[in-house]
Amino acid sequence: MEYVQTVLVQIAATKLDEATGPQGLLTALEAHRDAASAQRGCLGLRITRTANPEGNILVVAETRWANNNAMADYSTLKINVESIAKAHESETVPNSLQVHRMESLKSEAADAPNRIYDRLALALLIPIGVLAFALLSIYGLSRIYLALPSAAATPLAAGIALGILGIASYFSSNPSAPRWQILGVAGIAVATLAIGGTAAALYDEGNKEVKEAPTAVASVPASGSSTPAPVGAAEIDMEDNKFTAAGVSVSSGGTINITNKGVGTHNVHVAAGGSYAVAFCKTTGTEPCSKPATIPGGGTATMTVTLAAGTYDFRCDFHPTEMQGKLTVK
Ligand SMILES: [Cu+2]
Repeated sequence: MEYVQTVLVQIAATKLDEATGPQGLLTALEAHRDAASAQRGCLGLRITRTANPEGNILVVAETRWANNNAMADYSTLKINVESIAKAHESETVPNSLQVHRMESLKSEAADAPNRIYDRLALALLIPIGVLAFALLSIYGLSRIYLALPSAAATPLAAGIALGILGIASYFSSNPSAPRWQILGVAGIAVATLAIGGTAAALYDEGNKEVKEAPTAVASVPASGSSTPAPVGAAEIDMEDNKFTAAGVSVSSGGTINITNKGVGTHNVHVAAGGSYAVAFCKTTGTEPCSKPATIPGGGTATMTVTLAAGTYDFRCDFHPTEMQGKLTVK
């Protein structure tokens, strides 16, 4: 939207020479161009006059404004087109001065760059942006979901899906939603995905500690397993949401090799004191924990057991009801 102050004034036919002279109205208006353009919100000054006049000459001085306030402020200035015309009353036809404040129906000046922008956006920016957003969503969300226990990931996924549905239905029922709203939502989504994905990836990286070569080796095969583990190693294998064997035996001071044959994230957490003191074990905590404390699908881990002889419960913290076992320390 553009605002235009239009000042119309007629110069008497006999006064044209005076009006174009060094002290004349037309010269003064021309000299005012820079001062008007320097005003806040001014988009320009255009001065036109009747071509090939017979008799009085009509002069039209238009100042164009970006908004109504800027145009109103200009009208109150001590020196503006109107006051200049009044100061040259002797050159003008009496009562010919008219001042109109108008708004344009469609802003041509503002449209021109937009048309180019829209064409470019449709051809290039939108497909590239959608592709980048899709890749970022897949990567960011998968990192976030994998880093969370399934009890939290499922409600989060449902919440995100509902959120997307809500936002999509808002924009489809408000086709004239302003561009800043669309850009704002997109910006928040991209920032959340980028920050969440990076944080989740860093969290995973932190749990991926360098595996030591297995040194101390327990000699008792996993009990309750139909196929005994190779002699010289205690092993816990897990698939998605179950331990392959119901129990494992190890000598005190021995190391258990843990293999995640599933796709999901699991771990092994031993209830050293008879019950689980924390919901999620840490390799730095007091309760024996697989190292790393989060084993991604296909990953391996170790756990060195220094507990006193006895039988202990262990579980996967991500699936505590489905994945439980017994650890026998000898
Ligand atoms: Cu698990």
